[in-house]
Amino acid sequence: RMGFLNGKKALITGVASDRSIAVGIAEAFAREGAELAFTYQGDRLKGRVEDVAARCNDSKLVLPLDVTDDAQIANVMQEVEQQWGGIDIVIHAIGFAPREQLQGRYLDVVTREGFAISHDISAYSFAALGKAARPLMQGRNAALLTLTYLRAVPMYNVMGPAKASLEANVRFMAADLGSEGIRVNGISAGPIKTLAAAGISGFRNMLASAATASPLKRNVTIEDVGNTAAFLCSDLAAGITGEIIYVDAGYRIMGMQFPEEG
Ligand code: NAD
Ligand code: 0WE
Repeated sequence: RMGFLNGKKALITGVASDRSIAVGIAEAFAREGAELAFTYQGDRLKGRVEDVAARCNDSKLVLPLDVTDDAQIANVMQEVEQQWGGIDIVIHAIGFAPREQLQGRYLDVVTREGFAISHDISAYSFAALGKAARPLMQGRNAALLTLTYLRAVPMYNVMGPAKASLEANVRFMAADLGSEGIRVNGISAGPIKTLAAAGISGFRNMLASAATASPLKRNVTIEDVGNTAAFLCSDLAAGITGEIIYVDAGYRIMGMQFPEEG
């Protein structure tokens, strides 16, 4: 089978359920011929990630990774080096803020600790993965990709500044790694009902209003994001780095609602 990711070895973080954006990415990568390794955050998620891995080219490399632990980051890279000898693609699909940060008004709920945790897990971890993967990515047109969401949306709160930091990280890492032939990009996805969205009060309404206000009149899927990720991490996107690509059904281009047609 020929695919545009044939022969590429990709490390995929951020699988927590069948609905995870990382699963849409893994499925598109598998379809295009990539070899996959997965990470899971804590033993609770191990079985679920193993199931996803089995469905995606029968991947056998499934490793624990909590990005707050430098030793686990080092261990993942060591295992990957042992199994593969190098790595072509790293997918960072990780974001977290303490639950109480995601309700109410930003300045009412933000704390020094909530800010620090959100930035550590959602933004610093991308640099940490880049730093650790860098030696394994030499001489192979490698690519790093992260997932962002940068809008002033009620209750997104400290995740907004954390994603701003993540996007600046994309540019800084791209500038730093470009001379080694390593590309770094981000996908800014429209809202999708994943675990990270479950329990956010009013998320259903956010989905509906994003669809209504978008040119395509729909929400995006993990398949939409997966296909764009596959392109961005492939040699088809060899000229793109430091960029944030919006996979949002066009939502962000709109300035005002148009009169209904028909
Ligand atoms: P998800 O809940 O399926 O995935 C979030 C992942 O983050 C989980 O797999 C979780 O295990 C992982 N994670 C959290 N803390 C971690 C830690 N300390 N170490 C390792 N992993 C950790 O939700 P998702 O929507 O697929 O989220 C993936 C990415 O997409 C996130 O960065 C999120 O901000 C971003 N995003 C989501 C949406 C959306 O509407 N769902 C929109 C745009 C961007
Ligand atoms: O990036 C996200 C979600 C990020 C997220 C979700 C959670 C829920 C569970 C970060 N941390 C946590 N912490 C938890 O304890 N999205 C883009 C989806 C999302 O989340 C929102 C949104 C949207 C959109 C939260 C409030 C408002 C809108």
